Amino acid sequence: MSYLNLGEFVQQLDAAHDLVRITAQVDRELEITEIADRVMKSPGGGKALLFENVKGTQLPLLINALGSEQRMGRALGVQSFDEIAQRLAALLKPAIPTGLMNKVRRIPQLVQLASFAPKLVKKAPCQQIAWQNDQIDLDRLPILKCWPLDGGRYLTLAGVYTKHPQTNERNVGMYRVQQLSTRTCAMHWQIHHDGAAHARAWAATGQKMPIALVLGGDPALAYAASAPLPPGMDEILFAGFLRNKAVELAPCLTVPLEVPAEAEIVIEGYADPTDLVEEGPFGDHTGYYSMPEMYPRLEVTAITMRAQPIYPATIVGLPPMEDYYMGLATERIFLPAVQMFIPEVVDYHLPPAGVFHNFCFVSIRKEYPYHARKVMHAIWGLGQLMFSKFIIVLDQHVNVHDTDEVLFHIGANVDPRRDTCLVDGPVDALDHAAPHLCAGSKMGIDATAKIPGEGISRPWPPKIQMPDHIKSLVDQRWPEYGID
Ligand SMILES: Cc1cc2nc3c(=O)[nH]c(=O)nc-3n(C[C@H](O)[C@H](O)[C@H](O)COP(=O)(O)O)c2cc1C
Ligand SMILES: [Mn+2]
Repeated sequence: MSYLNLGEFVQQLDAAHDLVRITAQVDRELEITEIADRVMKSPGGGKALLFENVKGTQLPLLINALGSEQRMGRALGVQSFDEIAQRLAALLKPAIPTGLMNKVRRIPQLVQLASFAPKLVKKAPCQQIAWQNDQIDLDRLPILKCWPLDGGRYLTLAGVYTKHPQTNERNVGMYRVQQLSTRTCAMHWQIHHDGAAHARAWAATGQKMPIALVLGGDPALAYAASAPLPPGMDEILFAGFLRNKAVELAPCLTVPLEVPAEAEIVIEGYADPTDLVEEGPFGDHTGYYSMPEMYPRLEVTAITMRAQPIYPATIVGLPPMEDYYMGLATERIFLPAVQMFIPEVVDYHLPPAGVFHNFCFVSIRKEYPYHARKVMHAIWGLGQLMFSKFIIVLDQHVNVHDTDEVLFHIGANVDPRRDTCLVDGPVDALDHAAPHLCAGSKMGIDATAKIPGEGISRPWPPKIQMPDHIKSLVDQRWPEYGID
């Protein structure tokens, strides 16, 4: 299942009565945020919103399009994220095919993967309109000022397209972009992310870095830009895998980059990665403002768009917001990848109150002393899970999606001195509680039942459980008791 473009997705949401069109005139400064925040915090995440009359611009603004489990699934063409997880697991399966038949069986899978590689096309609907030179004017886009203390207006749902100057590998990251003037922006790729690595590589060449900011296209593209792929893995190939169909790319007009031909709006430009400007403050997904830091300035060289573009946006703030559902998709889709590196992991969950990086609940099949600690350290070494500030390790029977059950086992099974460990390391760039920017401490909590070798001097008591035969007896006889 794939969508040709964002307009097609909007039509589908409309047909499913999962979108509200708002014709009343609204202000892009704060008013849209307050409306969207109320909707995003309604049970299940509310409906998608299409603001058709945004004061001061001609373009409609789409928000909360991915802001429910069902809509995020619909965007990726699945009922359940597990369907994608299973497809990914089949690809990752390291089983080197032995025997000719197994080899042959694997061929279609690999051929299929090759068919997901992006295709270059000439016709680019995203270039039906092109503003260059004096026509460039970011004020004509409905870019939001989200929160009162924000340093300005921000693009919030753009894919940032860059290439590595030596390897030519593409990266697409979802990084917010601050509008500084009618034709300049500030970038915000955090130090640990691939866009920042590209910027460091460009800085070493002394050349300006070409950048394209892409809004719209199949919603799988926006999701792929947010997904924690390993450096060097092409987000556009991943989007092709997600939608089961290659993404069509077209060359930009003023920068040597390719962008999805079916995008709504593309902002092209160059940044001197050593010419830094103050970016921020910005009301962030941590529920706090992230304070100003220095980031490269983007000089816009062209703005291209469809004849009738839709401007996609989101807001972040106190959870839960739309981005929670993007994160949930990632959590489910990448479970097999986590299990490939840490096979004893049964399940994991990043609860919404933890804004992705503050809490990681993980259940394991425990087999030896200090096994929980091995898992903590493996998670702190695994991609963006390295940011997990508190890792809570639980036995396999614990449902990590039930926070009360997790709290129960922390309370019941943990001796705080014996069962916690503190480490120093890199922390999320947005963690304002850390003593230094991007550097601080993290805590592991071993909430599993302890076994010999883990510092216990008394036998661990059995957990209370009723045998099945008594349970079924009571099930059977329940009406007899006359309780309900
Ligand atoms: C709505 C939203 C906004 C985000 N904003 C930023 C941002 O401003 N800077 C950043 O470095 N990461 C941001 N992220 C997280 C990155 O998109 C995410 O970590 C992604 O995996 C980075 O891709 P990369 O590994 O190619 O760098 C944001 C994610 C979402 C969903
Ligand atoms: Mn990447």
